[in-house]
Amino acid sequence: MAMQKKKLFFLGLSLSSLLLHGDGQLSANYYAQSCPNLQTLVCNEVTQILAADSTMAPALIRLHFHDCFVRGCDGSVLLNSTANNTAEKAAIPNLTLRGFAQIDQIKTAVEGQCPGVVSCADILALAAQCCVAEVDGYAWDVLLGRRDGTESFASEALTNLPSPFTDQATQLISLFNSKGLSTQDLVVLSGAHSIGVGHCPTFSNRLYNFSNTSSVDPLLNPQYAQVLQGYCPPGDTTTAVTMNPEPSPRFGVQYFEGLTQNKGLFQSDASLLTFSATNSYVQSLSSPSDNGAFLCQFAASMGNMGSIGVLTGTQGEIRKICAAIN
Ligand code: HEM
Ligand SMILES: *[C@@H]1O[C@H](CO)[C@@H](O)[C@H](O)[C@H]1NC(C)=O
Ligand SMILES: *[C@@H]1O[C@H](CO)[C@@H](O)[C@H](O)[C@H]1NC(C)=O
Ligand SMILES: *[C@@H]1O[C@H](CO)[C@@H](O)[C@H](O)[C@H]1NC(C)=O
Ligand SMILES: *[C@@H]1O[C@H](CO)[C@@H](O)[C@H](O)[C@H]1NC(C)=O
Ligand SMILES: CC(=O)N[C@H]1CO[C@H](CO)[C@@H](O)[C@@H]1O
Repeated sequence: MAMQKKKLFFLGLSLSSLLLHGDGQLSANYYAQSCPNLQTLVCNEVTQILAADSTMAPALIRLHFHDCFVRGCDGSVLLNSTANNTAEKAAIPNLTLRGFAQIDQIKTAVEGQCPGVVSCADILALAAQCCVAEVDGYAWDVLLGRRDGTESFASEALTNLPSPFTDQATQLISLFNSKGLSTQDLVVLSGAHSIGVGHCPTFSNRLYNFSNTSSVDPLLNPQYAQVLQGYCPPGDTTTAVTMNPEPSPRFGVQYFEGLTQNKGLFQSDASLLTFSATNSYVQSLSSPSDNGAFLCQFAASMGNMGSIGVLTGTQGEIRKICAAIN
């Protein structure tokens, strides 16, 4: 009797999930029928985009990160402000986001092949993967099936995104935990800071008048601090500095190598060294002669990040244009 009840209960559950067109899960073959060549299509566009401007690789990876941390990976970072709403895009941490036109270019190509079926949130996830594949030849299956949200608020970007001025790894850990990400995810994903740029105001507090006792942040390599002072004279608000001192850093591994030499650019990067749990992950990722182990973990952590707060089934919509709701 009890058994039968249980069975019925499960039958009821699976029926209702069928009716909802999904069970909240993403899957690698989500578009197998509706857009079979999607990953190739997106990566071909990304190849063209990076041929024209290789700095778009970090920009597109960062867009996916900002999308996922604010309201989940729902494409909300792409929405423009409207007459009565200030969107995430307009928030201070988003001042330096780049790649919106490039996402529109990819979306146009995808709509040409598979009209009305692929979300902007999935395009962000795929584009980030294609960028890693271009930069370091590492491809993985991206879990798909996200739907696009219809709301985006500047105020939420301020509270949900980590600040580069965070000097306590425990605060970063708490923020990542609140998104369902682990301490290891925090460290591994920070490896994205091996490529791309930071603008002077995100780290120049470490270079001048840092504290009463030390004008330069003692956690910053002194020689590297001088190099950075050369790029960022006091008051500079516009110069972009490459985050890694190496001329062409290998994705991931050279971030950790630099970090152990106190050459992480932001206070938030440096904080990963001052807490034992994050420090030991950093050490373990800083030495491998090839970065295969890092890339494998990066793919897994990107999968975790890409699953934050996703809309699935009949939730949300498939946006026609990524910058505006339908
Ligand atoms: C751990 C907390 C994090 C903090 C505090 C942080 C902060 C920042 C800041 C301040 C910038 C520089 C923006 C500018 O001035 O142009 C930046 C750039 C970047 N971040 Fe992060 N970030 C974090 C985690 C991540 C994660 C998880 C990813 C991706 C997986 C990521 C990917 C990037 C990339 C690729 C860039 C370079 C963007 C470009 O070149 O345009 N970051 N980050
Ligand atoms: C905000 O503007 C949109 C159109 O841009 C409109 O549909 C919506 O009703 C407006 N909301 C409020 C609260 O005024
Ligand atoms: C630093 O100096 C200021 C002004 O002299 C003082 O108010 C403050 O307490 C000092 N901070 C520390 C940590 O000593
Ligand atoms: C550092 O502090 C001194 C004394 O308060 C001030 O004169 C100087 O302009 C400051 N320098 C920078 C780069 O903020
Ligand atoms: C969104 O904003 C950008 C930059 O202001 C503009 O170029 C684009 O046309 C806008 N898109 C939509 C759909 O409003
Ligand atoms: C890319 C983007 O939309 N940047 C905006 C960030 O916020 C500032 C100030 O609100 C806007 O002027 C930018 O256009």
